Amino acid sequence: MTSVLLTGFEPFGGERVNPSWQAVSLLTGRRHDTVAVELPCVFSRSLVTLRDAIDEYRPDLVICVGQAGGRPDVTPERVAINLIDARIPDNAGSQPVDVPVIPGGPNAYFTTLPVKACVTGIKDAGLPASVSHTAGTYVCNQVFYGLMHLLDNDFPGVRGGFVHVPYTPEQAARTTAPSLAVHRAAEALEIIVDTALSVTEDLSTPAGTLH
Ligand code: PCA
Repeated sequence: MTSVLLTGFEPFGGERVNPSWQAVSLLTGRRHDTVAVELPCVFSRSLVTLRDAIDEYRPDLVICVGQAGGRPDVTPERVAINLIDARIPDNAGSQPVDVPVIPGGPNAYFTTLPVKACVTGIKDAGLPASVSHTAGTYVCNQVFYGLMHLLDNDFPGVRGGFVHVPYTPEQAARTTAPSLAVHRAAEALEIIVDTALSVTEDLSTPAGTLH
């Protein structure tokens, strides 16, 4: 049977929850072809945990998920860059600035998820989504880049990518930021899983941005 590894992150930056882990847990709890692993928001440990999970589960598809507080919609990421520039310390107190994720690695990797088909499917279900062209320069981009590097080198044929989800309403209540309920984020993730398992060639509709 096809197997799907989904990862979410532990809370970081003073938050008590991380909607990425909440949504991933909800989805994997009801789908038997999926497993969930929680990644530490720690530069020195996130990729070790991810590699161990891939070695253990040998998935056909890997989707890593993170929180993007302030974004209004679910955003499948298109590009991972070989750069860490941490705006805040990670959960171990480390704040690397201007270092590569993988020394000597290519400058960037593209996702191998059909991100446009995913966004279309999510929007058709009445949920907000758009293609993102930057996963930032913090732990999420590190995990996305590290995932694509690992799959490219050691697991050819395994598809993978990264998705950011907004704050939950509970988190957003303390700010003016937009939010999405965890069960709706989980629905969007399920559409991404199903689309990635069924669509081999992405749509060619425009999904770019002007700036
Ligand atoms: N979001 C952060 C790291 C962990 C998470 O959930 C990011 O976007 O880099």
